Amino acid sequence: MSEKEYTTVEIRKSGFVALAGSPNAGKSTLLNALMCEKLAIVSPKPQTTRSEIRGIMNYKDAQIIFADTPGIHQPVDRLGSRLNKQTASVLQGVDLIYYLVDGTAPFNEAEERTLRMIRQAYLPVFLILNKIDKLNKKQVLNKLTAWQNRYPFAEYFPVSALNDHDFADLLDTTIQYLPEGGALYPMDMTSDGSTDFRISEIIREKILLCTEQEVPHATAVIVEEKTWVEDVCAIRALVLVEKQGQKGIIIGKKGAMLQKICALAQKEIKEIFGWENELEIYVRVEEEWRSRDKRITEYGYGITDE
Ligand SMILES: Nc1nc2c(ncn2[C@@H]2O[C@H](COP(=O)(O)OP(=O)(O)OP(=O)(O)O)[C@@H](O)[C@H]2O)c(=O)[nH]1
Ligand SMILES: [Mg+2]
Repeated sequence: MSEKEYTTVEIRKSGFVALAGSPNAGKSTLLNALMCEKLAIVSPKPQTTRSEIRGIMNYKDAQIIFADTPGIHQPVDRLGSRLNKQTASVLQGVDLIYYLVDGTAPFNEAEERTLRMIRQAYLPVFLILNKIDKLNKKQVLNKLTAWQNRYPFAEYFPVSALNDHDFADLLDTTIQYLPEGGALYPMDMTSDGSTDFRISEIIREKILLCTEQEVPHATAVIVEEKTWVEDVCAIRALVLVEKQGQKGIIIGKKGAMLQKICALAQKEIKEIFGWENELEIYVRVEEEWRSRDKRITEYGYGITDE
């Protein structure tokens, strides 16, 4: 949608829709496009999303709650298994699944794993074939046919989450699959995420975009303090990495990398929240935090097995 279509009518249908799929399929990009607002961070690197991120939309006589999820993958550490666990748990609590597939990627083992998790949810599933801006018509048709043979999807939607603005077809069909019921969230609410978490995610996105290999994956961000001095918000954030070398990379030569990350994050915080802000980032080494449940919980990523 080019603009948010606020409903004025009584809500008669409401429910949860999970955006699930392999890492990098474009789930967070689609959430942001549907909501016309950047709620979730996006990057070309897999495992960008580390928690459930909800977007609440009032559309026609329905309230649709979209739940963006971490990409389903083969975990290599505790953080990874907690991310998969988070996605599995989201799938248990929704009414409908959008299964996002990267149309430019081949069907592979990662997709098979994802399909297995989707199958276990026993819910209606829409196949959302994404990134069709990179495909021709014949390729789109071939992909859709191949997917039809893999699972009895309820509906099929080829999209470009990056370029499309009109999702009316998808939304109208979605409403048909939602249960009867009134609004589940206040009508003026678009997200249930805390401001501090959103700011920490913006900083993490800039680190994902500016650094390579293991560094972005070994990074956690927490907002420690926000203080207002007149109209300016002074933000202090802590960036955690696992090794001294990673700290060096994030700080960069004479602090150049950290300055760049800070400038990019400050600009986006201004765009999203409209605040003049001063951002101070500290970098600290927290060895093997990705293997420690207590730490992962503290930083707000994934869920535990309990
Ligand atoms: N060409 C093209 N690129 C896209 C499209 N949608 C997403 N992308 C790109 O794909 C990459 C991954 O997008 P994300 O939205 O972060 O993917 P995700 O599924 O949320 O990934 P995880 O959070 O890691 O599971 C980014 O570089 C996006 O810009 C699309 O429709 N077309
Ligand atoms: Mg994501």
